[in-house]
Amino acid sequence: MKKLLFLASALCLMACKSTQAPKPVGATPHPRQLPWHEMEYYAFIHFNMNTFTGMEWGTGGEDPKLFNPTQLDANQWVKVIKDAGMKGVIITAKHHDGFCLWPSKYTEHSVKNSPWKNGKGDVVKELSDACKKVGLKFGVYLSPWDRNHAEYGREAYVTYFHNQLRELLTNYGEIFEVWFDGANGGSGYYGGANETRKINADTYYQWDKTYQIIRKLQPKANIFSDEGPEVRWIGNERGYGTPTSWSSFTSRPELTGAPRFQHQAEGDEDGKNWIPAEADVSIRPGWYYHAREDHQVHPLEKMVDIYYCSVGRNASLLLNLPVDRRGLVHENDVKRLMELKKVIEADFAHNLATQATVKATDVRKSHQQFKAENAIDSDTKSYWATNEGVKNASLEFTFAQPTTFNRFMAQEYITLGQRVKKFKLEYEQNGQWKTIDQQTTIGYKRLLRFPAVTATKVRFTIEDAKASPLISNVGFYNAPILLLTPKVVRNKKGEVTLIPADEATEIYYTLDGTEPTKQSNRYTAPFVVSAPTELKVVGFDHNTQQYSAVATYALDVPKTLWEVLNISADEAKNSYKVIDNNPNTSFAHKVGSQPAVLTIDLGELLRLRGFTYLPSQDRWASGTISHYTFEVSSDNTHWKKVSEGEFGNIKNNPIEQRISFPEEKARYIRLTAVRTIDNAETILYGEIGVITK
Ligand code: FUL
Repeated sequence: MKKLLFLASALCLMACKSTQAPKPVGATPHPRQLPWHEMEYYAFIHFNMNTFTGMEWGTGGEDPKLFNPTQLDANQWVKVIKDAGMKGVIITAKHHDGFCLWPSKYTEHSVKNSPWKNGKGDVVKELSDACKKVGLKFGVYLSPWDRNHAEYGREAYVTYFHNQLRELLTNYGEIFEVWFDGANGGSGYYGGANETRKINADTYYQWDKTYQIIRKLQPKANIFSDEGPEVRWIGNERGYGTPTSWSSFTSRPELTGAPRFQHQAEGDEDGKNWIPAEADVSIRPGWYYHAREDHQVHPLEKMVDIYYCSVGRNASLLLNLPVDRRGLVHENDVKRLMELKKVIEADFAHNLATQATVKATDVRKSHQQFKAENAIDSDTKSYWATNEGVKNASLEFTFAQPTTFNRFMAQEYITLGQRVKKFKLEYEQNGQWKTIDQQTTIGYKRLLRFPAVTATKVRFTIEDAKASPLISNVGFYNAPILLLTPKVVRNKKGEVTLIPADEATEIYYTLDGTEPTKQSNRYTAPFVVSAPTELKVVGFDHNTQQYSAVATYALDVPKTLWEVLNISADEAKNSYKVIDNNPNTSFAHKVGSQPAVLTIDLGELLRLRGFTYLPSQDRWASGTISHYTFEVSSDNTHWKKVSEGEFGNIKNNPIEQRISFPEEKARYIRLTAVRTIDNAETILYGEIGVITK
């Protein structure tokens, strides 16, 4: 009897609760997406054939024998990933060049024909096993585009692609994400045909069938592609989300270029499906390991910025670690990852909101279940909710004493849909409310940074929402100040200027490759660097005795005597921008149907070992060179071609390209744009340089 009574009252309670409970609004996450949201930060690993050829996009004709890591240790990767605070890892099981990191039974183009472990190795297995041991989630990147396969473009390849997918989803345990890259450059080796093959990416791979395979073999896996179905691309490879970010999304294949990228980043307020954004970025300029980028691991402050602009903008952060030729995550990358971990931990060490009392202007009817305190209990399952239809309401926080903070965090209870359209953060000063920040969306997580505020009363107001807002967590934090690395500017004449982040920062530098400390050269005035040199710079705050992260720059010969030749009088006014050492200026060279050639006089004979091409850094620039030839001459009459090829992945990742060739003595250089990313008639150059050391 007692039992029955208990059951009846429990049922009544559930029923009463459910009548008051908010209803879902718009698109809502599938249960497989909720654990994905909670991961927030996980690793990408780009490691396979390109690691050994120095390419970003292999052609597909590479010899499997080139793949030969000397000390591959997947346990080191997962240790680093776990220590860094990441929750999982996705590996490039097969990139565009078609080389497979597992011994697929459907191709010879794999580890089984490499010298590594005498062809008996399986990188996918080693990594998935290592993940299981430490409790990291595991995912796979399988490139649909395959520049190696002879049948690519025909039906037989699609069967091959599906078979490979089955292998990866059957033999390596649970998969949390399957990553399908949208890139396709057309040309490739294709079993020796060496030609360009065009496919319709919407229909060729038979996505319905592909997804069925995944659903059947790995029902918990989230599928990533440019536009979902579960996870969408954020529209850039820099790791940055936009302040407005909806997880609801309607695919709009008709959009191209900048509007498409913006749509991918922002999503749709009334999007039909729940397809949250994932921000992918590499810790270095390239996705693959290149020793030449050892000094170009992104500065700590940039990594921190990326974190706030991805995780803090309702996206997940997929951070790439380019495993090196040894088969290890490089020391420099490990160092930066741990520095980032320390900053994130320190920034969010104490949620000051838990020390405050909180009052809401509106609480969903007569039940404790939706009380304001739910927003500060650190539980994502409980939430504060307003009454049906109340879309404008505040939480007011009162601290026992004046409290200083410079970070704000908010989370919506997304199980029932993303709702908030506009919110504001204020503090009280002398009886007046002052705005700290005003923003649009929140979603799974929103983080705000602002100059420190000291206050006893703080107000978080939802100003507008799609339906009554459901706020699961709110936080205020007082993050330590991060000392910024000084900026380095070098002009055409080779003169170097170091700029401190603020007046309190002293700058120290070295020119001999050693780590700078306050015992090194103290910067007081610009100085000239006239030969190839490695410059290392650090900031030091005398008051706090704190160092910034060290920045390293590979400086080559100055461009003092350089001149752009054979250019119209009109364009000559701007052509200096391609040799002014300023990455932020670009030169637009209108060529129409003429060959797109740029000739530079270096003013003296130099021993050249390579060249650099920085595409325009304008957002979504047109006219970026994708295929080139590079020639040198000592008299501007007789030319020798020293390099030609493709700048792989330059469209999505427009970083400086560094191309080496056997040493040549020359005074003139000539870069020809054989093809651009968008068949433009105006070629856009950020900067051209030479490598002499
Ligand atoms: C791009 C690819 O083309 C790059 O090589 C890299 O894999 C990046 C993550 O996605 O679209």
